[in-house]
Order: sequence, then C-alpha cells, then structure tokens
Amino acid sequence: MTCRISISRRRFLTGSLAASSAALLTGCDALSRTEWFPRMLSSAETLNQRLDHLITPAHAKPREFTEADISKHFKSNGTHHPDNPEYLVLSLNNFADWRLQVGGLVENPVKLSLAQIRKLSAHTQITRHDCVEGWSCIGKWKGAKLGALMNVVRPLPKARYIVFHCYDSLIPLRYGQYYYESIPIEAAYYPHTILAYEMNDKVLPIPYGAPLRLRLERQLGYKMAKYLKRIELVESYDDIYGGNGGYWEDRGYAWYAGI
Ligand SMILES: Nc1nc2c(c(=O)[nH]1)N[C@H]1C(S)=C(S)[C@@H](COP(=O)(O)O)O[C@H]1N2
Ligand SMILES: [Mo]
Repeated sequence: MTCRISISRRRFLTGSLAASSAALLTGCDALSRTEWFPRMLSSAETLNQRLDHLITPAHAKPREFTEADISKHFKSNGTHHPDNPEYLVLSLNNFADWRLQVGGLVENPVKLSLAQIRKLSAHTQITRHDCVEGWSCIGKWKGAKLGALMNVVRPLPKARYIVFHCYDSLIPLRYGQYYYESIPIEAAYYPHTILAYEMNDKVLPIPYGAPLRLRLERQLGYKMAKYLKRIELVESYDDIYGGNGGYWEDRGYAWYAGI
C-alpha cells in the first residue's frame, strides 16, 4: 500500500479547522499573523477536543494494521536531515555519543544512551500516520514506552506537561528556534505512546527522526517530534518560545490535534 489522501474523522468533524490549517501549510501564513486567526483555531480546537473525548478517549488504542498494509514509501515531512552541526557530528558516529537528557520537574534527571533506552520496556505497533496536510502512511514502529521512562525519572507532582526539544529547525538555526512539541503528562502512560528507535524493523533512519522520535498515535503528525535532544517536564509551557506548546502551535495550529 502506498500513502494516500484520506479524510479522517477529525477532519470530518472540523472540516473548516483542517481546511484553515492546510491553508497555513500551503503558504497562507499571512493568516497566522493576524490576531483573529490563531484565536479562531483555538476555539474550534476546544470544541474538537470535547467532541473527540466523547467519541474516542485519547487513551483508546489506536487502529492497528497488518504487515501487508505497511506503505511501500513512507513520506518524510518537515526536516529530512537536520543541518545542526552538533547533530551532524553525532550522526557520523551512528549516534554512539548521543544522549537523551530528561529533566525539569523530575526527582531523578537522567542522560540516557540509545542502549539504555533500548533496555526500557518496549512496544511495537503498525499504525497510520496522518499529517494535517492531508496525507497518510502506514508504518511499523518500535520504541521505549514513554511511561517506562517516566518511571525512571519520577515526575514531581507539579509536572503537567512533557516538552520535547529537537535538534532541527524549520527556520535558519541562527534564529535559535528549534522544533519542539508538548503533550499532557497523562499521555506518557498510554502503552502506544513510545519513543521510537525502529521503523519497519530497521534502525530509525534519519529522514524519520533518528535516533529517537515520539510516536503519539492518536494525534496528528506534527505532534510526533523527530530528532529528540531533550525532554523537559514543566508545569506550564507559557514561557517556552511562543508559549503555545509547539513549533506549529506557535504558528496557529491546534495544540491537542487529536484524530
Ligand atoms: N523535529 C521535527 N519533528 C517533526 C517535524 C519536523 O519538521 N521536525 N515535522 C512533523 C510533521 S508535520 C510530520 S507530518 C511528521 C513527519 O514524520 P515523518 O517524516 O516520519 O513522516 O513529523 C513531525 N515531527
Ligand atoms: Mo505533518
């Protein structure tokens, strides 16, 4: 099966929201600079979030597919190869020196190598990735359960969100704004929320986020941060970059982004 355009339930429910998001991606970013447009997106989002929770709670299992359904070609989107010199050096050595820093509001901050992450309780799933741009691909993902990592770092009671900081940026790195995302802490404990290091039974390739990327199967593609560098537990994401909880969210996209 190759990737195909499909209308998800979410898009069916909030067609206008998705259409406006798609318009943003195709270059109508003048809209995102107006004051009313991002606000309109977030009010539609609140409604969408409520509808989503009524129909399928976020912790429900994502739909799973078979090996035969796996897309022959999985689209790589956004960054395909970070041009960050620090990342390039790490990649030349097959990420042997890469460490995932996990800190913020935790009892036990850690720096973990890939070998250590591979020892955490793992989960494998064949799922469909839906991008807000309107394409979908099916892939097989294996990774450490984010909940298992949380059990290692032990979040403090004040921690409400998990922020993912990445090596890449979609604007020149000199502006100092890297790709980032955030999720509610509860989402870490769904068994299908994983830090993937394998895709289709192979070591995760660079175009798909090597050495480690988030898979959050009930959410749109942009939530699934690739090229992870650091994970931070916070009480609020108000003070991080634009204060909306993600690179695309700072440009008008919905934070929850459920499908
Ligand atoms: N670090 C980082 N993560 C990212 C992006 C990106 O550009 N940089 N793009 C997002 C978007 S919009 C999508 S659809 C998916 C694409 O994942 P893929 O390249 O594996 O298809 O990654 C998401 N995570
Ligand atoms: Mo996307």
